[in-house]
Amino acid sequence: PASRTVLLTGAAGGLGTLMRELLPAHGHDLRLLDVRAIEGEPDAVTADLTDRKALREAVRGVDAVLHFAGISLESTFDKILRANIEGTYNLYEAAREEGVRRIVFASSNHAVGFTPRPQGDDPLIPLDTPRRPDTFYGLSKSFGEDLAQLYWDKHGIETVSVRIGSCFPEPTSVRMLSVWMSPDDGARLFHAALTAEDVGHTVVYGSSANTRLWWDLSSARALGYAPRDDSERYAEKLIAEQGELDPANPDHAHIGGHFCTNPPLWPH
Ligand code: NAI
Ligand code: 15L
Repeated sequence: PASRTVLLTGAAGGLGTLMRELLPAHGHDLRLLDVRAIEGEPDAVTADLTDRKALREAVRGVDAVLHFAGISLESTFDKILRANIEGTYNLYEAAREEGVRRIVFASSNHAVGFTPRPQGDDPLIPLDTPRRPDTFYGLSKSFGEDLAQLYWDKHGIETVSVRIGSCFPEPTSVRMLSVWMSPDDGARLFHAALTAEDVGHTVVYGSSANTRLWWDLSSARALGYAPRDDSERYAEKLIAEQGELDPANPDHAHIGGHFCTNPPLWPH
C-alpha cells in the first residue's frame, strides 16, 4: 500500500529520534509529537499528554499511533501517574474518539522485571509470564498493556504492546547482551507491528536475535518480524570490562537488572 501516516509520540526522545530516521524507509509518513520542541522539525506538535484537545487533533486522520511518549525511567508515583498512566489513557481516548484503528505501545521489559533471569538451560521467558513490575515505571507499562486489552475487547482498537529490552545504538552492559534491540531491528519490529493484520492485542518482546536472549520472540516473529542483528559481537569486549553476570549479585538476578534494586531516575 501507499505510505501510511503514523503519529509518533515522544518523537524528541532517544528512541523517537532513532525511529524518525529509520521508519520513513519502511514506508511510514510520520507526524511528530512531544512535550519538548524538536530542533529542525517546525511541523512537530508540541503538546503534553495531559492535553486532551491537542491529542485529539494530533491523532485525527492518522492510520496508526506509535506511542513512545512518557517517563522512560523510574520516577515519583505522581509523575508516572500523570505522564504514563493518565497520559496513555488520554491517548487511547483520543484514538477512540477519532476512529484510529491501531496503536503500537512502547511497553517495557520492566513490566515483568522481577522475573528471574534464565540461567543455563532454563527455558526462555514465555509471553504469558505473570507481570511482575520492578518499579512504578514498570507498573505503568503493566497498566498500559491492560488498557490496550480493554480498548481491543471493548472498542476494537488494535494494539501491539512491545516489551522493549534496550534499544540503543550499541549494548553497553553484559545484561544488554541479552536484551539489546539494535535500532535497525527496532525499525523492523515497529514496522511489523504497524502493518501486520489482525493483531487484536498482541504482546511481543522487543529485541534482536541475541545469542544470550532471555525471552520468547515467537509472537514478534508471527507479526513478520525477522531480526537480523545479534549482540554477540560485543560480548567479548563487554565481558572483559565488566565480568560475567554474577548469580550472587541481586542486580543480576532478574531480567529488570538494577531496576529491581537501585533504579536509575528520570532526570526531570
Ligand atoms: P526518552 O525519555 O528519551 O523519550 C521519551 C520522550 O517522551 C521525551 O522526548 C519526552 O519529552 C517525552 N515525554 C515525556 N513526558 C511527556 C508528556 N507528558 N507529554 C508528551 N511527551 C512526553 O525515552 P526513550 O528511550 O526514547 O523511550 C521511548 C519509549 O519507549 C518510552 O515510553 C519508554 O518507556 C519506552 N522504552 C524504551 C526503551 C529503550 O530501550 N529506549 C526500553 C523499554 C521501553
Ligand atoms: C527501559 O524501559 C528504559 O526506558 C530504557 O532507558 C532502558 O533502561 C531499558 O528499559 C533497559 O531495561 O535497559
